[in-house]
Amino acid sequence: MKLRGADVLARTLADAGVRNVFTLSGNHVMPVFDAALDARLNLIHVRHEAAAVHMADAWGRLGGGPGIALVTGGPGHANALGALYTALAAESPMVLISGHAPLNELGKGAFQEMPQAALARPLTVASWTAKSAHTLGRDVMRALREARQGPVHLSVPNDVLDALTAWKAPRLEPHVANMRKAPSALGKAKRPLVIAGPGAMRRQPKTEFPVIGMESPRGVNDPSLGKLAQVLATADVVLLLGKPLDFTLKFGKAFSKGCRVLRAQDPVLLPAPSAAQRPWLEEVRAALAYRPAEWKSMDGSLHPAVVCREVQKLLDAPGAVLVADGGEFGQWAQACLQAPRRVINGVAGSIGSALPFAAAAKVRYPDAPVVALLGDGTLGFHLSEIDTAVRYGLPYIAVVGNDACWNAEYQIQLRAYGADRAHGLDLLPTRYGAVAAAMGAHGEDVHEIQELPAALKRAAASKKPALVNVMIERTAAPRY
Ligand SMILES: Cc1ncc(C[n+]2csc(CCOP(=O)(O)OP(=O)(O)O)c2C)c(N)n1
Ligand SMILES: [Mg+2]
Repeated sequence: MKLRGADVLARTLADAGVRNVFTLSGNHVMPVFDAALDARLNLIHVRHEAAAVHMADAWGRLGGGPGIALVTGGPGHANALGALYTALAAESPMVLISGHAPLNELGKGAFQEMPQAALARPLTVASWTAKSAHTLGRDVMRALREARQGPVHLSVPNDVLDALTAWKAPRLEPHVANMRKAPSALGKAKRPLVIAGPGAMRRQPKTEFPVIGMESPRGVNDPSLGKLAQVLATADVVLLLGKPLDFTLKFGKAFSKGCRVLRAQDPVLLPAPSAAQRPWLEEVRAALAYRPAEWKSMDGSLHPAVVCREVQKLLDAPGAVLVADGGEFGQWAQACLQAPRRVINGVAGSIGSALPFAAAAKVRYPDAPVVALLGDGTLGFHLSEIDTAVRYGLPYIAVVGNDACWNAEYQIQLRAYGADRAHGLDLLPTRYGAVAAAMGAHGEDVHEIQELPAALKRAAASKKPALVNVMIERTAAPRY
């Protein structure tokens, strides 16, 4: 049977179990839109290419197999690149497929010609351009395979998509994770700890031995890790699981001088903790759970901790997904809120991904509550994605902490240069709830804490994508 390259691409994805493709259309990828019909791929068409990458990233992190983003060549590809950085730092299993100028026009000034694979290379674990329709199925299989380690990019020239080729379904090789024993020093240590990178954290099976994930740009000082930094400084053996000794671990200074640092690729078989190790591991758990007592007693204000206490009620549901994004408000959300599943902007420290993340989480888990928390500055990056959520019926709840400010940077000015030199970081107290309502979502604008419980209830009952804009107090992120 002869098929177009585009059909080979779409069928190979479908045969590998892909159902959803997060995309933004363009001349170069219209053959794939056409092929998606016969391959029964569901296209979720977004409003900016970076949103498609963020959605594929969240899909991958939520364990649905590699997330797939499909964008057009040249400017579409360039728009997608920034979002790859977030996926790379999160070691997210995803593939960016970009249309590309035809091979037979390269070097002649083709429409939207760009060295796409080279541009994506530093932002991916592998990046290349397909050479023919005949080998395209193998390219797609390789991309899906390599995506286990992080984002992969494949550029597909337009003439490759249109060329006819004989097609044979490629064989799928099952992936078997190779579990080795953890280094024996871990079992013999007095105060051992295991620290994992974001990918290792997802792949490591849960056991009694606590595995601490580093997935924040604040590293060991991530407020969602409580007082970890203090106990970490007293550990005698630390196993780094798929995790470099980078800035998140202060390049090693997070540990004491005498601490032995071991490394392993994930996943590993961790020993059951010995009786002698148990009190120490309890100490670690208590440090991780530490939150200042006054957060519970604060009342009557729109302080982020008070807002989060109300939002927590939405997350106390089986399978609920917490999405937390940037700014000081995002740090509060990560410190205060617990949920069975969590997707955060991550080690990249890049803000803006919350609404695409929430939309993808809702595609992945249609029956679970999905709650995204983000600052008002952060909201602006992908505000138009509310439209995508409305069109595809993705009823997440976004809670915007609106302090009419790029507060994280304002706090830097206060600390580094003084209040009299703080400038340039104000935003407007915009009624984003009304904006969301005008876009067809459910919108709420909350000015008093007393209004918040009913506003959240109405948002959850609306069965629409909802945005609850809360005029919070401008507060620095938690530090302890
Ligand atoms: C892509 C990107 N651009 C800029 C920054 C720098 N940055 C980090 S937090 C922040 C302010 C965010 O403001 P907002 O979302 O309103 O949250 P707030 O700090 O006010 O709570 C900025 C500009 C970043 N981390 N990522
Ligand atoms: Mg703000």
